[in-house]
Amino acid sequence: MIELKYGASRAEPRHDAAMQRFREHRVGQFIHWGLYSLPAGRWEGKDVEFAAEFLPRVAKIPQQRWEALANDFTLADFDPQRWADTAVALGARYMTITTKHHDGFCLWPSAHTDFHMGNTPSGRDVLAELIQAYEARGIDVNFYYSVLDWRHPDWRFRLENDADNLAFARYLDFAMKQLEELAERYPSVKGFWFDGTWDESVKANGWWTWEVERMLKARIPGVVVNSRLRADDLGARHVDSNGLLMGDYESGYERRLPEPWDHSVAARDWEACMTIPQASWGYHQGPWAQSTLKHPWDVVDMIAHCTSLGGNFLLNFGPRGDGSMAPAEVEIATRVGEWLAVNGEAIYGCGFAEGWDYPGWGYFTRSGSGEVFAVVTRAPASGRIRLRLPAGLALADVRLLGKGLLGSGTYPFKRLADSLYEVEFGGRQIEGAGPLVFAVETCALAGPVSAKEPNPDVLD
Ligand code: FHN
Repeated sequence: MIELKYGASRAEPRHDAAMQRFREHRVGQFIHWGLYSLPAGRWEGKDVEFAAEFLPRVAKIPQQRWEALANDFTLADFDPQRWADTAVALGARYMTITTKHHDGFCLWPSAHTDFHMGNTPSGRDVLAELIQAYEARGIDVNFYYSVLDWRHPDWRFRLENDADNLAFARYLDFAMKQLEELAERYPSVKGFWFDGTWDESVKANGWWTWEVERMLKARIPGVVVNSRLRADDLGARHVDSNGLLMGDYESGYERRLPEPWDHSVAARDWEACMTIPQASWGYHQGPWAQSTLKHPWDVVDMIAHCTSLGGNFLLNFGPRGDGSMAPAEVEIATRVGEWLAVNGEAIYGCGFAEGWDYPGWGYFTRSGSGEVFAVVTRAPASGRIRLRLPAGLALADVRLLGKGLLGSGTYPFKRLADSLYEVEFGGRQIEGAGPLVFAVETCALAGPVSAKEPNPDVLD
């Protein structure tokens, strides 16, 4: 073991009530909203085919012109209740919002900069309004904070000399003060989600990331912090130089998920975040983004995929510059939420089903009370799936959640070999209902299948 001052604070996952609550949420709503939502990927009449929040860098927009966008941030159509409605429609149990993204613009009236929402025409405290609207619906609010700051004069990507060291020390002090301010102004926030921590300058200051985690935890009991904040004494990120996770959950899965058969992932808490278009977090109005929106059943597949490995799924929304939600995103949220309203038993509070191998046609999940679910996201055209149970178990019952072509309730199945069963679900599912979910009940295996019965694995 390497002696570390700023490495992981524990070797095992957290099991307190706040962490358990975060873990059981499974579905969250990510929100990227800022000045970049106004041009929405288009500058001087041209679509810039890159993530909308990177527009000032990619289109090389002069700083003054970028900052002038604050005058147009009038929030003409911003209603926090409608945002919260979208989260409810999605079935999200928590929401994570960009308080400050890489361009440095703050959604709260920070005392440490003048580049903030308080200095826009409405002057509204949108974070306070959103917290109120979401919490009234029982949805937790978390804050995203970008440590990387393209605007701040003391930000440095690298530390090459004493002047850089001094400037960056001032920057870290500024960021710490902003984080203290957020914790003080909005004490009911449940978690902090850090980003923009990959540069050499941050990696050389692992102590600061450790201090931030400590400060937030001292001020907000139970607060949950992502691993992306952290670097250790030697600059290792997420996981310290001894292989232990820093922060409370692994947050490196961005626009990608772990391999569904990689059960080692389930040993830690983790969260994956995902865009609705292929590659933009902020709202991008061009066809480059709008023609790549995910299908609701792709989203359901990803939610089940994450749950099956004990992870949360954070689906990103990019509200528009006027404060309205993009209708196509609301539509997707609604379809996913309708599916969760029927099948959420297999998702919320569920996790890795030890002993159940990745089946190919979807995922197995297991509830806290031990019930196993088969989420069939890639239904075979045959209308049959094979269930391979952990050794020593027999199938007692297969119950469909919601409605399928054969109706709801118990479904027919037959035993093909020891612990291998086939379930008939009737071919194509009901139009619009999305992936089928079966609750799978097992009992101890009584005896081997007769030697005369064919083994379909061999016949295939
Ligand atoms: O550059 C950002 C990006 O804009 C977005 O905020 C995502 C969300 O995970 N994080 C960064 C890239 O890692």
